[in-house]
Amino acid sequence: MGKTHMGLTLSLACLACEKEPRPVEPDSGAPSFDAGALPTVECPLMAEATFVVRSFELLPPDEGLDQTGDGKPDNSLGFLHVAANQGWERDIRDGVAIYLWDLTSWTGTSDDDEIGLAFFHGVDADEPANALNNASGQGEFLIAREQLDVNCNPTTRFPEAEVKNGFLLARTPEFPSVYPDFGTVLLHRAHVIAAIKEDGSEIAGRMSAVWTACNLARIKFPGAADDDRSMLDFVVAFGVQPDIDMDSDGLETLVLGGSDGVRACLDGNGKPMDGRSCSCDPRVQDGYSLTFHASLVRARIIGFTQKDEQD
Ligand SMILES: [Ca+2]
Ligand SMILES: [Ca+2]
Ligand SMILES: [Ca+2]
Repeated sequence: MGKTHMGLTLSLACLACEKEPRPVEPDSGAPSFDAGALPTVECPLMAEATFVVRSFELLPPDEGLDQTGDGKPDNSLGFLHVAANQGWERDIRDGVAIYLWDLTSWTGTSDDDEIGLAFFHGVDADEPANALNNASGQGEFLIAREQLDVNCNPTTRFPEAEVKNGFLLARTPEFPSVYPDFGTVLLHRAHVIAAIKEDGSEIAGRMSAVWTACNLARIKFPGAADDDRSMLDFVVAFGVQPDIDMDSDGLETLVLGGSDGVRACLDGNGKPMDGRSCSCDPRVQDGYSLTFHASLVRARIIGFTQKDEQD
């Protein structure tokens, strides 16, 4: 990254120089600039009605939203709820995990099919950070500029969102989701159904998504010390197989090689694939459903995090 920036800066500098490097003269006709500066996009802060997550829980496996259209809950990773929720509860309480939902073009609880819903990972704006007021309804937060693309749109947003009968409804095919312990996880087929309190001060509801087997295979199992077992190995060892058929060829099956974790896969049509990396073969697209419950209160995004000039 640093090298690319430096190369770009040097080549830009040489557009204005002749054979030997010279200082750029402001009146030479060439635009003057600071040769040490990096190109940036200056986006205005466009947060409107912001809410901060005050609780976030994976639901138990028998509760969840329907992903498959059969009217039954889908939440195959729900068996992890006890272990996962302890971590989230701690991280939210300590201000490590600050999840912000921002509604744009939102006029309240009346029906509106043209609202925007964006997600940010926030940083406490208090100096020093004070997690105690985060969920007070008056919490103030900063976001990193990197969470906006070059068109100044949030990188994580639901392209379809509406308010209907007091509920916030939203869906997106892909949802890059930040988890403090894992980094960014790309979830698929995310949808939100959440009730908005009549005075607009709180939101509470469910978010469902699909976590692909390949993505789980890339994450090291948090409890694994020296071996290379992944989250996928752990999930399959519990007898839990993918339950969402993402490529419409039937459900794929992951086969354990003893205690070594996944060592073979069966495609939806039953065709076998060998090897540890089979869960990331392009023919293996299926994933695991999961449904969260989230409750949120009003908050404000008041600015961007300041980048260290020396970075
Ligand atoms: Ca705070
Ligand atoms: Ca499939
Ligand atoms: Ca397949």
